[in-house]
Amino acid sequence: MDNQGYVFSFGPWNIHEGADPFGPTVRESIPFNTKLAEYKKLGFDGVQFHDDDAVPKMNDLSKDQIIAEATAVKKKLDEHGLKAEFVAPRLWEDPRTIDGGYTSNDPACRQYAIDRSLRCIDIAKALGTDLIVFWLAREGTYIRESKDSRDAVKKIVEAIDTMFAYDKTIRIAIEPKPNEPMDHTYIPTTGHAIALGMLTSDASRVGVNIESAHAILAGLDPSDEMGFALAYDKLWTVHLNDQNGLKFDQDKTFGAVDLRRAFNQVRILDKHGYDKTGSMVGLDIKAMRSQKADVATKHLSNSREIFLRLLEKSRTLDAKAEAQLIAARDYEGLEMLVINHLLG
Ligand SMILES: [Mn+2]
Repeated sequence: MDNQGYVFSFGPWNIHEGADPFGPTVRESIPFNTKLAEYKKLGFDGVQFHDDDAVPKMNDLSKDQIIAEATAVKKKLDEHGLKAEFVAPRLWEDPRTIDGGYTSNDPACRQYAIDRSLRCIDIAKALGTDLIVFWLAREGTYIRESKDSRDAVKKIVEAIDTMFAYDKTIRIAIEPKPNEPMDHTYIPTTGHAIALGMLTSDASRVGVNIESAHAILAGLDPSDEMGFALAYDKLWTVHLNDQNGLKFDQDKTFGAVDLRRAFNQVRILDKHGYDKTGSMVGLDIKAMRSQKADVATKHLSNSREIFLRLLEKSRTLDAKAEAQLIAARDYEGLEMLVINHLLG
């Protein structure tokens, strides 16, 4: 199936061992190089990274060692004909990030988060991308009284300004999520992320990465979140997946829960020329824990196929009938037009 001008990406963590909070791994670990060889076969050209996906144990390495390791990874990407899409600082596993990264109450821990973010920039540059993704996992609270929400926002802004001063070319795409692991986070929605950018020294370098499941967890429609970001020219990547209601972040196959909701995400992207912006169609999806190892990449190829089939549906919806029904304010008629088209 042709990619229709879209470039698809996923992260190496999307081929995974199947552990969940209640049970251990159920599939063997697959070495990073073996994963890279899968990308093209599955129809993908972009690789998303956490900083330590590219440079494991980076906390034990000097800046020069980190750049050397990342440069070696870039060579491997080139050999496979792949591009790094973005690098995200992993600020939620180290003991110094227990109380948050940039918003920790401990100044030494905040400094660790900033130092780590600067090394993340070094890695991104070595991998040949200018895009940093911020999933602000622990920038929030379990109880309201533990942090000051106004000061927390200012601290995140300070961290971004420090990164912008360190490198004049990088851009930051904030990936909003309302909860999990925290009770509440400080940047829960697209609107918060874009508004936060306005407080930084260079708003033109702050955009968003919209994950479908995160928007759904915030009680919002992912396609409307994307439309909001597109209106600001801030939609720099997406994390397409699906989510069955308000529960843990499921990262299900794109369109697997609500095909029409997925259709509308594809539609808003395609209507506004997302394929021509240079941004990739990123996926963030997990194989079910029950999936056997030899078929544990189907969630990736299936999500891409569902995107492309919905793209065709979007492009072949009867535009004249649609316009007439909208003009007549016959939205019941419009609903059936869409449903009939999706049912085929
Ligand atoms: Mn997710």
